[in-house]
Amino acid sequence: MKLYYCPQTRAGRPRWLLEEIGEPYELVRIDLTKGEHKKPDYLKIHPHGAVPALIDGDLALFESAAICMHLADKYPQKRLAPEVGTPARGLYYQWMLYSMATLEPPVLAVFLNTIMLPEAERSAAAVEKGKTQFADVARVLSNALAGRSFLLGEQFSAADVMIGSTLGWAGMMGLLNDHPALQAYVKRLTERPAFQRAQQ
Ligand SMILES: N[C@@H](CCC(=O)N[C@@H](CS)C(=O)NCC(=O)O)C(=O)O
Repeated sequence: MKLYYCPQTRAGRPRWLLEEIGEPYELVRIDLTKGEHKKPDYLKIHPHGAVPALIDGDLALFESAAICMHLADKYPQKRLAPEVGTPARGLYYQWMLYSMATLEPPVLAVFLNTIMLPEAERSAAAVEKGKTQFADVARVLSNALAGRSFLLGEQFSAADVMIGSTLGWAGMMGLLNDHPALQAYVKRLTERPAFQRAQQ
């Protein structure tokens, strides 16, 4: 397997999961600052020219959540996704989709409008709206984590990789300041040896 990766991007999600899995993989570093992600050969792998992308045999896969779901299913013995058809699997789907559809948009809105966009293009209203939406998401996630170590209970899963990495991103922008349960969750996750290895 080959993971196309750049540090400090959404490619950190499948890289962390690959480290949790512990099977061999090749890391192909893509330098976004040099435009390597827009070169014709890479566009054959990721048609939007973004990271991450995974090559697994004949399969070329993009979208961080899809890559994580594929990897978790490929190695069932690692118990990173509950068995298909169980209630836990339903909750797992819920949190995987929630990470992309509900958690990421407000975090991205705050990031774009405070850090990423040129100052003239930033919108204070978009920041406020993102913060309000994030507070609602933080309430839901804090309740979901009450009395448990991970989203599915005591069993760590790929859902923690997806939700935890985006909460880590939110934390860097101060969005977790009023949410101690989420801060503790992110700390628990980032202390994992596999997470630490994925930062190297
Ligand atoms: N929804 C995609 C987003 C991928 C994405 O936008 N990646 C960013 C880095 S975090 C990227 O490669 N941006 C460069 C570009 O789109 O030109 C995923 O989760 O994989």
